[in-house]
Amino acid sequence: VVAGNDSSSPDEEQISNPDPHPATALAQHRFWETQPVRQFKDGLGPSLVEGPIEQPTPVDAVKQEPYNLPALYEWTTCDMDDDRTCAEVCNLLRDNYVVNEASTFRLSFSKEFLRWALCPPGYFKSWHIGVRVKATQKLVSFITGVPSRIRVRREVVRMAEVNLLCVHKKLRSKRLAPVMIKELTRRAHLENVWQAAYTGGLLLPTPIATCRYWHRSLNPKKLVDVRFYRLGPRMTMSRAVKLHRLPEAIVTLGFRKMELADVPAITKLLRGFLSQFFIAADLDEKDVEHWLLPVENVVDSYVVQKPGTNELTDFCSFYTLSSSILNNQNHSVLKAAYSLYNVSTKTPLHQLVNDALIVAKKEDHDVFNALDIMHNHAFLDKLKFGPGDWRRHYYLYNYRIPFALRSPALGLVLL
Ligand code: MYA
Repeated sequence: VVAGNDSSSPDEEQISNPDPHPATALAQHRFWETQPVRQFKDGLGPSLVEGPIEQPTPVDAVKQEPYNLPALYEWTTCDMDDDRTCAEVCNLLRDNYVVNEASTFRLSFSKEFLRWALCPPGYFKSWHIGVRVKATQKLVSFITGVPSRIRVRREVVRMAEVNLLCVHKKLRSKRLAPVMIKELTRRAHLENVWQAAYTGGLLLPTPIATCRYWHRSLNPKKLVDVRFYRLGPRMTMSRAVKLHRLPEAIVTLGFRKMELADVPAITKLLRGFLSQFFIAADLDEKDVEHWLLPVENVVDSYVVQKPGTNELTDFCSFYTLSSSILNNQNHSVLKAAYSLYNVSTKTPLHQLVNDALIVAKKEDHDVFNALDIMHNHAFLDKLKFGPGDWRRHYYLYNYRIPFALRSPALGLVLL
């Protein structure tokens, strides 16, 4: 499928030069070296072809049986509609998923969040894959994909967005992760999907771009208490509180929560906005309804409606994801908002996002996070976001981009 326009070609602004991941600095990757991804040794340059690395095979030639697991384990498909299964997944992730470097926070998912993240339009139950211990039926590993369309330059490609890869702490370093990935790949192939997008903190062959999280403190006292951040040498708590104080009321006239009837107008706004990025989500009305229509404590979206008209001029959105705070006597949960898509045509972007900060604060979020992708760099400093330690590498599976992109070339938020 061909879509988009010439403005999606990469220019100086979008390409990072030189290669940010020189081959000499990098470790061996026994698994990833066998996969259709751009290898570190390939380097960069116009001699490499952009696009799929391997061609698809006919679907009936795809391996029909699951990959072998060690004898004590078996595959399971996790039905997220089933409350018990969904709770098992929440518990596995609560105890074993991503921690920060200092092991003070671990991402924690609610059932509602998982259903939103894993059941978008056209999702495949078979892509919600678990591994159980045969004898006890305990869930010990998990990986998921959801179908999406992602435009790369002018090509709209059907992909799997892969996320939530998790192996129980006691089963680490036993090469189970590659089996999980291969099994998901097989099941994607069975649905005639041959490409994937994923992100992670780990440097693997080879990121298409590397971004950074920025954090805007909404509740500085708690963030200092739980050591989310430290006060600088010349900063006192009362100065930090004052610095991060937000107005009580929203500034933008016509700013209101998104409703179902807004879906067509927002889809149009968003598609126009996303067409300028080298790589971006290709969202239709069904996707917008699923990903952006507000769900309490999961996703929030606001529009600006021009007073006295039906016209929607601007749009902002964020999702909510908490972390468990490990080993702190006073606090157990850190509630974070993560910037999703923000489109401004009339309201200045920083004012729009400032209003999002105000509503996020009112909903008891402690911090507002944003990646330095899309046009986010235009509001980060102004709105007192600070750069975090977390890097996030963006990857494509079986699709080569023969240069490294700068983060503002990304019009794609992966959860
Ligand atoms: S990112 C979130 C990842 N999850 C966590 O960080 C949670 C906590 N950690 C764990 O649960 C485990 O440490 C995991 C690894 C499960 C991560 N992405 O089994 P092993 C490679 C890709 O001995 P373990 C997210 O969910 C590693 O480089 N590969 O390791 C996106 C090595 O290969 P190589 C990873 O520590 C996931 C091999 O696995 C990752 O016990 C996207 C070691 O295996 C990682 N995050 O378990 C997945 N971590 O030797 C790819 C380790 O070559 C999707 N490895 O270096 C690809 C597209 C598939 C669909 C295609 C469709 C067409």
